[in-house]
Amino acid sequence: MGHAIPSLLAFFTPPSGGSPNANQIDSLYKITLYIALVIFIGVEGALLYALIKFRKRKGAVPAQIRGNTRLEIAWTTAAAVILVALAVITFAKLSSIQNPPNSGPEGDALARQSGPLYASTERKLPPNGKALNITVIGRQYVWQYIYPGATEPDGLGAPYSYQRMVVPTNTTVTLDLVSSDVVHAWWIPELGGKFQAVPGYHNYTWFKISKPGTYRGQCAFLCGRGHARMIAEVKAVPPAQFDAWLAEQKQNITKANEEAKIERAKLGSQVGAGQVENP
Ligand SMILES: [Cu+2]
Repeated sequence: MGHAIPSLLAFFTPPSGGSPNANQIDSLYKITLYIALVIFIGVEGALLYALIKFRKRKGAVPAQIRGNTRLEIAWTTAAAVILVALAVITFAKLSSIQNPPNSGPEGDALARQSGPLYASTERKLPPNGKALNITVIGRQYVWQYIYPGATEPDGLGAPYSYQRMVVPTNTTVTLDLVSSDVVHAWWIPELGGKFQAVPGYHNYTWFKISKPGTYRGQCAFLCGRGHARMIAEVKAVPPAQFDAWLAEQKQNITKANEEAKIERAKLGSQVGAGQVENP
């Protein structure tokens, strides 16, 4: 019974707890919700009171009231004050939702200074300019993640993964969202707001996870018949474990590429039934 109210509240509020931006969105939502609740109870209470107290009675003639200037000024002013207060609170919180903080001491080694190549007025960086940047590519119907560590100057050779993103804890992770086909939307509710991946554009968001765990979400923009299967997962592990995972992922990709190269060479040297000679 003691858990009934918090879990009911959680049902009506956005998920949070994974990242500071998600927590700020959640608290902003709750402030608005509480003000709305007070007004809702006040209005409905007054309505019920009036319905019961002044219900129809035999021979009774209702009071004929035409306007009340003081009352009208009061409720107009009160509504304006609430509106201004909500706007002020929203703008005060906006910067902590949009702007990422610095990484923690353990994560700092994994974060890198953002180069001029990625300079953008829309992309928000932590105060020290260092973040672990991951490119998120939306495609029908899977999310692909490109991690830092390109071996070639054009950005090729970087380790990548599909569907499950692995990240270090206590590290500010910035995301570059792009799409290779249609519009998709990246949304892991516990890690912050929803952002679209639009072909031809870059969108930016970030998160910083303090405790290890798995955070789930899925594509939030109808992108075709496989949309429902386009799930996403962010697995946060301690920085040392992330380093090991990334190295292993890189090794596996290199190995798979080498195996594919051998297979391709074999195919190329065969004169198969499907091959057309002298077309
Ligand atoms: Cu989709």
